[in-house]
Amino acid sequence: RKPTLAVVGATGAVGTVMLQILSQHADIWGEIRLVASPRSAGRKLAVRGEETEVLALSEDVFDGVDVAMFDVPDEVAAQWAPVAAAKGVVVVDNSAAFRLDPDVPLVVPEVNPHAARVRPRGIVANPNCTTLSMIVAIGALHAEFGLRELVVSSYQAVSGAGREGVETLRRQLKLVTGTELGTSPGDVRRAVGDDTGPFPEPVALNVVPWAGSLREDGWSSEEMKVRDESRKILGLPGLRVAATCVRVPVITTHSLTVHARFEDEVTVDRAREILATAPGVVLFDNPAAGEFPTPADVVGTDPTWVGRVRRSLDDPTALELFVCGDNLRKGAALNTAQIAELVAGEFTAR
Ligand code: 11C
Repeated sequence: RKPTLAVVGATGAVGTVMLQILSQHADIWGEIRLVASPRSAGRKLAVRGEETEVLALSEDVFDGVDVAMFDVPDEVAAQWAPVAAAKGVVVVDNSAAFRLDPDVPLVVPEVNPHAARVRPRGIVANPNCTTLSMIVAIGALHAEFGLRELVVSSYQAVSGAGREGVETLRRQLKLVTGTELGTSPGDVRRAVGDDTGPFPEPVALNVVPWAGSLREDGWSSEEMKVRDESRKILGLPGLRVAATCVRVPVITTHSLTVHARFEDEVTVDRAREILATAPGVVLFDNPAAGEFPTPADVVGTDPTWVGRVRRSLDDPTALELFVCGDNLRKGAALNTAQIAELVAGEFTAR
C-alpha cells in the first residue's frame, strides 16, 4: 500500500521547496497531509497538482499517518516530533532538536543510508544545511581515502535564515543599489538602518563572519553543528574539524572551501575520478575554461557541485576543494524527502 505522508511546516521556506520536490519525484505517497501553525491553517497550497488545505498542528492530525517530515523551529520539533512518534509515525525531522541524540540516526542517503533503519525513538534527523552542502562529496572521498581532518569555511546564503533572511537581503539591496556606498566605514550600516533582520550586521555589500548563536569560547552554533554532525554522519567521533561560518549576500546555495586531510597520500586524478562518479556529486572543474561551481548556477539543482580540486602544496595527504549545494534542496527539503522515501520503502514492501 502507499504510505500516508504529513508535511509539518508546509508554509515555510523549506516547506515550499518540499512541496515542489513532492510534485517532481515519483509519486510513492498515498494521501499527503499539509500541516502548519494555526496561523497558516486554512490556506491552500498546491502539491502534486492538487490544491490542498493546510491543517493546524494538533495530535489528531497524525491519525493514520505513516511518515511525517518536520520543518519547524527546534522548540516546535522538540515538542511535536515525540507526539507524532508516540502515535507510530516515523518522523523525519529537519530541526537541530534531535540530531545529536544517540537514539536518533542522522542520515544522508548517499553516505549512511543503513542508519535510517535503526530509530529507537521513531525519529530520523536531517542534518544542518551547511553540513549537507558538502558531506556527500566528503563522504565519497572518505570511503576511498579515509578522512582524518576537515578545515572548512562556509559562504552561507541568506535563505539559510528562512524567509526573514531573504527579505532582509532584498530590502537592504534596494537601499544600496545605485549608490556610491561601500567606500567609507559605516556607510552601508547607516543606509540600511538598525534593522539587520536575523543577521548581526548588514549583509548587502558585505560578508558577515557569523551564523547561529554564541557557544563556548567564541564558536558559533553553526560551526559546532558542522563539526558534530560531520562526525556523526561519517561515523568518525574523533574527527578533527575546524569550521568558520560566514554569511554572504547570496539568496540560496551555500558554498564551502574545504581542506580535507586523509590517511595516506592522495592524487588529484583519483580524487577527480571519485567525485565524477559519486552519486549525488557533480565535478565541474576546469579553471582554464573558467569552469567552477558558483551559487548563481547551482541554485535550484539537486547535486553537490565540486570544483577547484587541488592537492595541498605542503601536504600530499590533503586536498583543497570548493563545494556548492542548494541549501533549501539537498541542504534541507531534498535530503528530508530522500530519507522519507527510504523509510516509505519499508511500508510499500509490507
Ligand atoms: C543557516 N544552516 O544557514 C543555517 C540554517 O540547524 O538546520 C539551518 C539551521 C539548522 O542559517
